[in-house]
Amino acid sequence: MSIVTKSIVNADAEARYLSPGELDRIKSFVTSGERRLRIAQTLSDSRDRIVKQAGDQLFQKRPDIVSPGGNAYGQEMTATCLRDMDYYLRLITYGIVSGDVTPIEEIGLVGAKEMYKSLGTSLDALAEGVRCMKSAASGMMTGEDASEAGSYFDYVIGGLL
Ligand SMILES: CCC1=C(C)/C(=C/C2=NC(=C\c3[nH]c(/C=C4\NC(=O)[C@H](C)[C@H]4CC)c(C)c3CCC(=O)O)/C(CCC(=O)O)=C2C)NC1=O
Repeated sequence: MSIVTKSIVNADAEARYLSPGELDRIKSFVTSGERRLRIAQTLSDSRDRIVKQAGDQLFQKRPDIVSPGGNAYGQEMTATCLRDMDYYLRLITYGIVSGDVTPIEEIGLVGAKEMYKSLGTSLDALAEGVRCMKSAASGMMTGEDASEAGSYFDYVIGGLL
């Protein structure tokens, strides 16, 4: 839920006008809108390149996961691994557009650790993959945009570790 909807739900529950604090937070959400949409657009447009670059980097750093016996070994499993990276990148764009990490949390992090443990997927390696996407994405935008985007990548990394 965006800050706008959330503030209205909260205010209406108490049948009151939006408070100065709520209006301030909505103002900063609105004024940062153009930047957040630009970042989400860049990530969406460059998703294939970001996932490919990050995947290459991850498999170089962690050859064990794509070696025989590794969780992402074999064409199909490697593709599933890259798919998961693309999933997290997509969720990051949702977070950036809404200015809120809730969609990332609800769609991609609740229960994720348990699920990956049951699959035998290394959370460290997955987090490293997200870190590699962060660095690939950073190279595609201005420092200021990269730093805003970076906080959402960091949120995913923190939620997986
Ligand atoms: C949008 C929310 C969402 C997420 C996050 C998601 C993740 C997800 N990843 C899965 C599997 C998997 N995930 C990976 C990923 C990796 N293995 C590694 O060693 C690397 C560290 C990593 C890639 C970076 C692999 C290899 C599998 C298949 C494992 C298996 O079938 O044994 C599965 C099991 C079912 C399937 O194969 O599709 C789920 C549900 N599904 C969702 O709907």
